[in-house]
Amino acid sequence: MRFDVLTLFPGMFAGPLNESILKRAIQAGVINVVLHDIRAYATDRHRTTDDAPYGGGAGMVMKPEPLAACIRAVLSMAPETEESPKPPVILMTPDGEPFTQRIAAELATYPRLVLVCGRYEGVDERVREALIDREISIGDYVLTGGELAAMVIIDAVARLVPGVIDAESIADESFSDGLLEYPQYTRPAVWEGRAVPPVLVSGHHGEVAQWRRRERLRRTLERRPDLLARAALTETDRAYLRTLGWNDPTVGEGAEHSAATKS
Ligand code: 6GU
Repeated sequence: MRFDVLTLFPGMFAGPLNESILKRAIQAGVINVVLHDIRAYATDRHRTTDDAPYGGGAGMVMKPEPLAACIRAVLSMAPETEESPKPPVILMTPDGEPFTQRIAAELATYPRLVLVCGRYEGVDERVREALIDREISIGDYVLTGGELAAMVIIDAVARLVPGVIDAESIADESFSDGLLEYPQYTRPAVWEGRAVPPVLVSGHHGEVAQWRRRERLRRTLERRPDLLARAALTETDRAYLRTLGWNDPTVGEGAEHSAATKS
């Protein structure tokens, strides 16, 4: 899979792409990240890429011409074929669609993505209209630019590309079924007076599986109860959650009643 990244700060990407799993995936040729310096497409003597906003106000806005020239040049670099049609051009912006594991999985189905890093004050709206297919935000906070967001997206998408990490860790993990993860332990069996939960060293695989499922349900209820509404829950899961004081939304009248009468 190929990621084209359009940025004013290509140097920011060196760290994350040159360590650990992403480094290995790039070396193996499973993923390819091509950085494009938007400034190289500015044509004036000072290579200007931003300007003051029409109407006044703080900050600077990315000028349309260099950014549009860069996007068009990148799209022309790999010819469109039946197998690789025009890749989606995605703008990193805090007013975009909130990034989720579901979107990561959807993006991982493309052979190529074009990620445009905007500066936080914004990109001329006409470029968005003319050339951007989709806008993504990585959360409700403001970054100085889209670069860190693009790295987050590359990381989350790349690890879903077959061959980057083993398939088992993906199937098993948080969010794939809408629940948080169970707690993990490794040796030593007792560390600073804290023992590993006995069930994990019992050798009873069925009991380990039940304990882990229940820990996932308990943690999700405690930390992210909002996730339970969309999680894939069995009747056994629901029964366990009710023992923890969960209001099962599928139990109409009884829900309020069980909460009201809980001691
Ligand atoms: Cl994609 N860009 C910026 N500048 N800030 C953000 C963001 C993106 N996502 C959350 N905050």
